[in-house]
Amino acid sequence: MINIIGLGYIGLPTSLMFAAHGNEVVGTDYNSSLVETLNAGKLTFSEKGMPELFSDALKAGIKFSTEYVCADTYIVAVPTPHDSENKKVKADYVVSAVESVLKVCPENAVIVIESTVSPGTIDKYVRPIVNRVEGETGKHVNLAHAPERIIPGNMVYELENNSHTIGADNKETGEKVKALYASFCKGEIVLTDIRTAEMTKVVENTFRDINIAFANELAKLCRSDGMDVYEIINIANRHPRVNILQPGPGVGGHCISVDPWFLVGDYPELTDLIHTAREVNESMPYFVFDRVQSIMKEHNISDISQVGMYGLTYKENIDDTRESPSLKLAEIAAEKGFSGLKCYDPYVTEDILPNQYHDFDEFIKNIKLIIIMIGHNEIRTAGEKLSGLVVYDTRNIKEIKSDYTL
Ligand code: SAJ
Repeated sequence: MINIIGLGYIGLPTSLMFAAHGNEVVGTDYNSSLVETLNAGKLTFSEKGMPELFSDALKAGIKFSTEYVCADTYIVAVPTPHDSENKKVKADYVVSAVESVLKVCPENAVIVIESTVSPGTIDKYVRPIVNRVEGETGKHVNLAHAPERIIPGNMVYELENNSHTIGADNKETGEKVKALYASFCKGEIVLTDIRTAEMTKVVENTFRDINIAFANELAKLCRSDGMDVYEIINIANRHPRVNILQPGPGVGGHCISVDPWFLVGDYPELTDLIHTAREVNESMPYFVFDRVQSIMKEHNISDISQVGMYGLTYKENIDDTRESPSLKLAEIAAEKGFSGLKCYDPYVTEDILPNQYHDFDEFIKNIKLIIIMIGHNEIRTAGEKLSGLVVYDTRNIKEIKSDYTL
């Protein structure tokens, strides 16, 4: 039996995948309304392939509960935010989940931490509580780390096909966890120690953050001197050993914009490049706002209520708004005294910002300038609907005829 703790963006698809591939699974979350929703047969977020996977997992007997249960294996997939002051990883949710697991787990259980953590976090925060409980009860527990790599928008495919890293204290635990993941994962499963697995995961996301920061810095530089950053990156990437990512209005999501901070928090003296890359990416919504102001001036648009921001999620064709550059842009506009910016996102059905529309045609009817923050499929096929509007496209979407790019 596997008890998965945390039924969010990672824990839920992972639970469903294990259940749909012949494992007995209980998914646990302290959010009772989320558990009720799942028990009523409804998903809590949309993701390609999830409805089918959910139905397979339900048929296979997956259970959802607010209680921790007695199981051979526990998989902890709870959030690990960073502390806004010291930038270090906040392991509080992981620690409290492990404390709860230790109350119910049997002798020789395996606790796998899936949540992303900085190197050394498991030794520093998790191992001491495990050691304490082992001392008090004589019960032995094994620890492992299996950081996930799936990308929102393609989670189901990537769960099955990505390579997986498993860090464990000994070969026996590593092999046991590997066999479980191999029940659905067709990718290579690499075994290592816990600290290497922790560091590798953070390094992967930091690599991407730095690469995007480079593209963003190039975008600013090219903008300042009339060069086309997209063409330059396109040509440079034909070099067999160059692969520059795309500039954009900022880096959102709960991973790439967060994980590099863990390293900055833990090694402030040794992370100049990583720190600067974060700052460059965080500066992008300010850069976009300055561009919006100058475009408004050029077109004699004096009132921000004639401007509309398209896209509130952090990337295309998903409903996730965590750390979204669009939310930051709205905040900057409000901070600078420009209230009334209109906004719309087909994937965001709840009202999360003032002046938010839920119908595309209504939205564009009421604006003169559209800032495209995200390239959802809807906007890629909007075609003629955009004619008559001034179009500022921060994503350089090839299907759109824009007046301005980043
Ligand atoms: N972005 C750019 N330019 C690019 C690529 C991305 O500006 O060329 C922006 C996106 O618009 C978005 C942000 O970066 O705002 C992050 O998007 P993403 O699609 O690159 O990544 P995430 O955060 O959705 O998922 C990442 C993935 N990590 C890597 O690609 C190394 C995923 O594999 C991880 O599982 C996930 O983080 C995680 O949980 O850590």
